[in-house]
Order: sequence, then C-alpha cells, then structure tokens
Amino acid sequence: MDLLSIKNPQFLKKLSNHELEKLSAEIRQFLIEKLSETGGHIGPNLGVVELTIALHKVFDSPNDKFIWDVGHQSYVHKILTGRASEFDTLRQYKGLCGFPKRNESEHDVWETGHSSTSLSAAMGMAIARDLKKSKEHIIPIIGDGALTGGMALEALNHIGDENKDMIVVLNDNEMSIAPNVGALHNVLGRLRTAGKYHWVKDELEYLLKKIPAVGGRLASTAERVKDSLKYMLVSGVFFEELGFTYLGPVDGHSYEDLFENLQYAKKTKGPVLLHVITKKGKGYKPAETDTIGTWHGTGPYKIETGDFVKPKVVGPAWSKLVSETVQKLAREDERIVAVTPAMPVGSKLEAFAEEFPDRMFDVGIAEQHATTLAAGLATQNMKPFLAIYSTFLQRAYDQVVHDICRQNLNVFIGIDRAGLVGADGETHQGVFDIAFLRHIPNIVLMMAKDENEGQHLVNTALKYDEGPIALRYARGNGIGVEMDKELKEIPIGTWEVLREGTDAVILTFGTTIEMALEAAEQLARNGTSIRVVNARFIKPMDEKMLHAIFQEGIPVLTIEEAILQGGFGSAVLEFAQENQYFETPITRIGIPDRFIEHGSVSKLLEEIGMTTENVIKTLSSMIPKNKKVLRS
Ligand SMILES: Cc1ncc(C[n+]2csc(CCOP(=O)(O)OP(=O)(O)O)c2C)c(N)n1
Repeated sequence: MDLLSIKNPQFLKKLSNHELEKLSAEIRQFLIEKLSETGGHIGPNLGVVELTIALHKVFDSPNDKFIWDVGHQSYVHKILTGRASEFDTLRQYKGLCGFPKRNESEHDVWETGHSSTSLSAAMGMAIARDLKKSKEHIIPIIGDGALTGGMALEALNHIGDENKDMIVVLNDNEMSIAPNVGALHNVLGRLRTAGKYHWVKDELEYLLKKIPAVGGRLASTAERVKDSLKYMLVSGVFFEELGFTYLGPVDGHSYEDLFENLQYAKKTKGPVLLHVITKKGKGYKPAETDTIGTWHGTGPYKIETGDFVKPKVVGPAWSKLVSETVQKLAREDERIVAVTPAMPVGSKLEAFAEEFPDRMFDVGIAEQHATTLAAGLATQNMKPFLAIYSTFLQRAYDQVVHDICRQNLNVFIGIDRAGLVGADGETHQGVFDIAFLRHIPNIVLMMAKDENEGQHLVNTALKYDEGPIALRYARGNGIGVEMDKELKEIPIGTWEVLREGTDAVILTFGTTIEMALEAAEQLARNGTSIRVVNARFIKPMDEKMLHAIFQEGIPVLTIEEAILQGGFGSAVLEFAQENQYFETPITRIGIPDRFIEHGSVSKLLEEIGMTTENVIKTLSSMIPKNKKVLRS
C-alpha cells in the first residue's frame, strides 16, 4: 500500500493477518530506504514493526495512550499516524523529529529522548484518568535496556502498589544500545526461555486450590509448598510479586501471538506486564546480525553493503581520544578504572574493556548509580574515569553535588557530547552542564582547544588529586593537529593567549575557538586588533589574566556553545561585579534561553547567531566608534 496516504491508524482495523504481514514488509522496506539517506535509529524501529502495528490495531490511539520510552523506536508509530511523507526530513532542521513530539501529532502524548521516564508518566496519566473517571487504556512501551534505569524501577514499585489499570509492554530484544547488562537482564533471560506464562499460571492456580486448607502447622507447610511451587513453576514471579499480572513471553513478530496477548491484557484488571520478545534490526541483515550496537542509531549507509557513508573528518573522535588517553594512563596507574552508564560503544571504551576487563564497569542506564559508584571507588583511593554524556549527566546532578563534590573526591568526569549534538535535538543537546556544574564548590571544569591539548587535560585530570575534575568534549572529531608524544600537565586555572590584540578580547574555549580566531583574522584585515584567549579552565578561571584584562579596560566578548544563563560568560560578569570593574563593556554570545531543536550543528549555530559574521558584528558594536572596524 501507499504508506504516504496513511492519515491515521483506523485502516488497520480491517486488515487480516496476511495483509498486516505485507504491510510490515512494506514499512521495513520504507525505513531501510529512507534511513539510508537520513540516518536514524534503524535497529530499534525494525524490531518493533509488528508490535507497533498490533498495538494500533488493538487499541484506539489517541484516546488510548501509547508512551514510547526513549522514543527512538517511534518511527513506525509515526508512519501509522500519518507522517510517512515527512521522513525525507527526519532529524533535520525543521524536519520530522527523531523522537515523539507533542506538537507533531495528537498521537504523541508524551515526549521522550532520555530513557526510563515512560512508566512514571504513564502512572501520572492513569491516576488522572481515574480521577476524571474516564476509561482509556494507558500503554507504556519500554525496552529491556530502559527498564534498568532507576526511574523505571521506582515507577514499577509505585504502580504495583497502587494497582492501577495499565499495560506495560516490555520490548525485550536483549540489547540496550550495546548488549544489555545487569541482574535484571538475567531475570528477563530466564523468563525468555520459560513457557507461556498465563497458561502455566491458570494451571497452577487450579492445582493450588486443590491443596487442602488445614489448620496449624500443616497449613503453614501447605502455604510454603504453595509458595515454592509458585517460585518453581511461575516464570513471571518477579513481576507478579511487584503486583503485576505477567503475560508472556510473546513472540513480538507473530501477529497471532501479539493479538491473543494484547486482547487478554486489555481485559485484565490492574497493572499488566506484557513481555514481548523482538529482534533488533529485523529484516535488514547488517542490522539483524549486529551484536554490539553499531546499528542502534546510524548516519546514512549503503543499503546493499551496509557500509556507512563516512563524513569527512580530520582529527580523532573526541570520545576515542579521551578514552584512549585514559587507557594509556591506566597502564601506569592501576588505580584507574572506567565507569559507563550503558554507553561503552558511544564512549569508545571497548578497547579499555578489552585490556582491563576487571577495571571497566558498564552499569546499565543508571547515571545516578554510576556517579555515586565512582564516588565510592574514589573513597578507596581508586581513580575513576566516569564517562557520561553531558545531557545524561543531568540525571546525576545531586550525585555530583552530594556524593562527589561535597566529599571532594578524586573523580574524573568525562563530559562527552558537550555542546550542540545536532540530529538528536532538544532532549540531547549538551548545553546545560556548565550552568549546572559551575556553581558546585570543589569542581574543576575544563574544555580543550584541540585534541592535543585534550590529551594533556586528560593527563592533568588523572594526575590531579585535590578533588573532582571534569573535562567537556564535543560530539565529533578533533581538528587534526599534531599530537605531542609526551603527556603534560597543564596548571589548573591557567588560560592561554592564542592571538594578541589591543582593541578587544574574546574569551572562549573548545569548539568556538575556531570562530573567534576567524573573526579576529577578518577584523585584522581592517586594522582592528582582537585578542583571543583560550579559557580552557571554565572553573577556576584565570583570575590573574582577568584582572589584567579588566585593568586594561578593553571590551570583553565571551563565546560559549552552552546555555548563557549561569554559563561561562555569567562567571566573567560575576568576576567583574565582584571586583568592581564597572567600566568595561562585556557581551556574551551563547545559547539563548530556549530549547534548541534538531538539525545539523552548523545550521543550529547559524540560527542562534553563533557565526563568525555575528562575532564580527558584535565586536564592531562594542569597540569605540573611532576604531576602524569592518561591519558585516
Ligand atoms: C538517561 C539516558 N541514558 C542513556 C541514554 C542513551 N540510550 C538511548 S537508547 C538506549 C538503549 C535503550 O535500550 P532499550 O530500552 O532496550 O531499547 P532498544 O533500543 O533495545 O529497543 C540508551 C542507553 C538515554 N537515551 N537516556
């Protein structure tokens, strides 16, 4: 059928299983083709084609509410709810979002991007439904990876106790981004291999009723026999004990199985956990045979070979550079250990894990636990490297404050994907970390101008033993500079003048240095002399240099690829105020007070006004008029 003609999921109601199978194949083909051009979360979506179709056939969205955990697997849902024609723009500027988006469709009732929120949101919706005395079904769909997140477990605890009607669909493909880990994963493994549960349960209940209820000691023995029988025979006891009716395991690619179980779940009172087994990447060989997570989310690829279309890069990937330098240092210092919350591949820690299997800890999607775990390690004189994406570190703010910084522990936090990340959009931009870390006592916060300085700052961090230290690094690659053979330590709190100048000074760090140098170069052609400073220590700042600049009295422009409120520029303003430097004009360029949607980083920077042209324009307006300045 023509997928572009789909307006809403109503058409599914009339289709036979045979027709649905044909539709599944067409959707898979569509996804494989479209995503080969745009990139996106191909593996997770190919895995949920039948599950999504079955959900839309059995339930009535948007009255019934689907809540997609993480939301990266919502593409099939987007197709069935009338958005197939927008897939050419997927994850591009002003195009279709890669996650559920409430302003895109009434069928997107909850926005996600970060994992493990679906059950809490669903519980809120279920409580509201009951207070309003309405009747809709609430159906969170959560992966086995997302289920390991603390929030999901907190919600399970609440849902089971409140006994609200809700159908939790557990999409178990044995994978998180990388292979899933943890004891819960092992529990699911045992359930996967067990028989269909609700039949077993019916049988068991029948048998248990036959055990005579007699008084005294005999009765308690009978109870114990009942309990142990239950534990032996009932595979879903873990969820049953939490207060859920466990259904499954269900073959998530069989319409017959899915319909039978979804219908059963629909009639069941109280919370249900429907355990659905799916295959990530199903229907596209390279993705289906992927065992490490390469096909979880990708850029464009060649359909026939599965080869990725590699963007042109010059320097090493930042994650790789940082993790490899940590690995090098770990050879000399056996106290160094690495911790990742479910991102061993993204954080490029596979080589570290291979060389030091006993010193690498993938804790699942558990940023809070990972952070306090690192703190615990540090109390025992270990040197933990906590690799965590800027956006996901938001989850662990209290653990950074309360456990790491307050106890002034030697944890090295690698803040990966700092700055704009592009296609993943609003939920993933790494723009808040400066604002939420800078005000915490004891922390040192750094960002390097290039990969060579990056390796030295990693070395600085792992040699530093006076408390927590964090290095921000961007998504993407270095700029291709020569690398020193020997690692150096860079004195804490020292900045570097990259270009001398007398008319104004730009204070900036990391990815925006290039823009500053380019602006200074262009202005120099017109006789304006701009100093550019590499403010590699965001905290503590180089106060000696700052005093010198403010005493000179030349205008100061700060540039940061981070939210302005509470950011680096704010720190410079605070410094000026505290030291009574009221004469110097200070202007800040950075991310404004709004969430930045998806799109290429260059397009987003342009939209925000973080361009060389705007830097030139801003400087022009700051420098006294008698200076000769190029106006763009
Ligand atoms: C809080 C948080 N940490 C990490 C991530 C990165 N991440 C995105 S998807 C994913 C794995 C999800 O696994 P699962 O729920 O099993 O879904 P699947 O992709 O296997 O369908 C991870 C770790 C995230 N989105 N949110």
